Amino acid sequence: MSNAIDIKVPDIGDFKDVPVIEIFVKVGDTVKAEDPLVSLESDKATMDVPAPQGGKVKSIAVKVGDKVSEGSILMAFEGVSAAMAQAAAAVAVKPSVSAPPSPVSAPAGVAEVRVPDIGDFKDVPVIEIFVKVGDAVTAEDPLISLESDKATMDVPAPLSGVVQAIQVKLGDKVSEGSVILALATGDAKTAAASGPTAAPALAPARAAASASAAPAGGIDETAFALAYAGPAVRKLARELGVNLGSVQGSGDHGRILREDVQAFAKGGVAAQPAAPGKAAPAPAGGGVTGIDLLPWPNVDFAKFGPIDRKDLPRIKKISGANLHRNWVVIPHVTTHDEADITDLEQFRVQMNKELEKSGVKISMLPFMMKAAVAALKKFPEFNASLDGDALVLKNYWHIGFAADTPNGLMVPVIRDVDRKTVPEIAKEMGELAKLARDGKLKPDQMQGGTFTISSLGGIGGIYFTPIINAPEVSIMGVCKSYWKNVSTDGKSSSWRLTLPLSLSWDHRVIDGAAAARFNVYFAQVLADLRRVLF
Ligand code: CAO
Repeated sequence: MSNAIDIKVPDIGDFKDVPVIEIFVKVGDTVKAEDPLVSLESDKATMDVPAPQGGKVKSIAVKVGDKVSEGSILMAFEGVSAAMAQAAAAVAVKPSVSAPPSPVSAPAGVAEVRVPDIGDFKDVPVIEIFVKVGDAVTAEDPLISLESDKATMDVPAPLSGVVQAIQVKLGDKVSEGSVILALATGDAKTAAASGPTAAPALAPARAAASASAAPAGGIDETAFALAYAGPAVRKLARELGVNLGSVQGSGDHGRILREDVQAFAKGGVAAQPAAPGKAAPAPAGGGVTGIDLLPWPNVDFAKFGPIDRKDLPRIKKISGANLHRNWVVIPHVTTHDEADITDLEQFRVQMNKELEKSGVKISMLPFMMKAAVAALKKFPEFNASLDGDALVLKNYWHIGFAADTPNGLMVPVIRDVDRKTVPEIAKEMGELAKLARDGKLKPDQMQGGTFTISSLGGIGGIYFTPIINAPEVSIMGVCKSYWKNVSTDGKSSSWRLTLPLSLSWDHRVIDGAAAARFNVYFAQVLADLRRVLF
C-alpha cells in the first residue's frame, strides 16, 4: 500500500541546530533515491540530505535559515510503500568540509578539519605536513599535501585558527572525510595561540605556492576542493565537467549554488577563480573571466610510436601551476636591452683573485642583485605588489633568483640585499642554491621576494621572456654575455663585453617608458657601479 512519509534529518553526528542553507526541491517534484533534498551548514561542514528513496514531494516543512537537528522533519513524500518508508529513516548523510563562508564567521571552539571532496581519489598518501601543533593558520593556508598517482593536492585550512592536534602522519592514507587535525578557532584560538608552542601564521607566499596538478584541459582538483559548495553541487559540477574553482557563487558569502553550476555549464556566468569566501583582490590575481578554451587535445601518442611515461616531479607541478596562473593573469611585456659589463667583468675577475683564499667565488649575479636594488630604489613601483586597486610599495629589497634544480625551478630569496656586501650575497646565494638542489629549501627561504632575477648566463641564449613571480610586478632575465663590436660615434669601434637583459613587467602597474628607463639605468649601473653611490 502506498502512503505518505515524513523525511527527517538523519544522523548528522554531533551537529545540532544546523541551518538549512539550500532547498533543492519544491512541492510536486519527483525525486529519485539519493537526489539531494536540502543542504545544511554548520560552522565545520556542509552536508546535503539526500532522498532516502524515490517519491513525490508532498509538502516541505522547512525554509532556508531554519535550524534543524537529527530527527527534524524536512518534508513529506507521497506515493511511498510502507517498507520503503521504514528504510528511509536509516539513510545517513556524509558531512564534508568545504570552504567556510568567511574566516571571521568561525565561532569559538575546536573545529575538526577533514579531507574535503577530492574527486574520485581514495586512500591517497599524505606526503607533506606543513603545520605543527601550536601553529597559527589563516583560512586557505595549506595544511597537508596529498599525492595520488595523478595529482598533488594541498588541503587548505577551512578556517583561521591554531592547530591543536594533528591526526595524520606522513605516509598515512586518507580519503574524503578523513580527519586531519583539530583547529582552535575564535576565543579558543586566542587561548591556544598564547601557549608556549604558538608560532606565527604561515606567510601568504606559502599559500601561493600551494597548487595541484590540473590535468590538462580537465578539472583543477585543488581549486575544486577549495570551492565553497556543498556535496550535491560538487557532484553536479563533476557530472557536468564544471571546474568549481572557476564558478562565481551567488549564494550567501559566495556559496556556489546548483543554478550557478548549471549556468556556468551553459556558458552563461563569468568565471572567477578567486579563493572561496574571499573578495577577489581584483587586479592582483582574481577576476580571470571566461577563458573559454578548447579542451586539451587527447592524443594516444603510442599509436604513432613507442613512448615512455614519466610523472612530473612535485616541484614542477607546483611551479607549473604558479607559472601558468601568473602567465594568464598578468599582462606581461618584456623589454630587452644590454649592458656593457667590460669593466665590471675585469673587476669581478680581480676580486675573485683577491678572495681566492676565502673560498667565495663571485659570478655576475651578485653584482646584478646590487644593480637591481639601485634600480628598484630609483623606480619604486618595480619593488611593489598590487593589492586590489592599491599598489603596495615595499621599503625592503629582498631579491629572488631562479635556481635550476634536478626537480624543477625554485626561487630562493636573499633578504636585505641593500645591506649586504657582494661577497656576502655570493656566499648566501651559493648556500641557498645548494639547498634548492638538495631539495632542502624551507618555505620561508622562498618568501618575501620583491624582485626576481632569472639568470641563464651560465648556460647561453641571448634573450627570453621570464614569467613574473607573482605577487611581484617585474623580473629581470639575463643571458650569457658576449663580445660585441660597438661604435659610439659611427667612426671608431671597440669590443665590449655585453650582457643581454630581458625585463618582463606587469603592464597594469608599469608603463613601457618606465620599463625602458629601468633597463637603461640597470645597464648603466652595471657599466659603472660607482653610480650606486649617487
Ligand atoms: N655571462 C657569461 N657567463 C656567465 C654569466 C653571464 N651572464 N653568468 C654566469 N656566468 C658564468 C659564471 O661566471 C660561471 O663561470 P665559471 O664556471 O667560469 O666560474 C658559469 O657561468 C656558471 O655560473 P653559475 O650558473 O654556476 O652561477 P650564477 O651565479 O651565474 O648562477 C644560479 C647561479 C643558481 C642562478 C644558476 O646556477 C642557475 O640555476 N641558473 C638557472 C636559472 C634558470 O633556470 N632560469 C630560468 C628560469 S625560467 O625557466
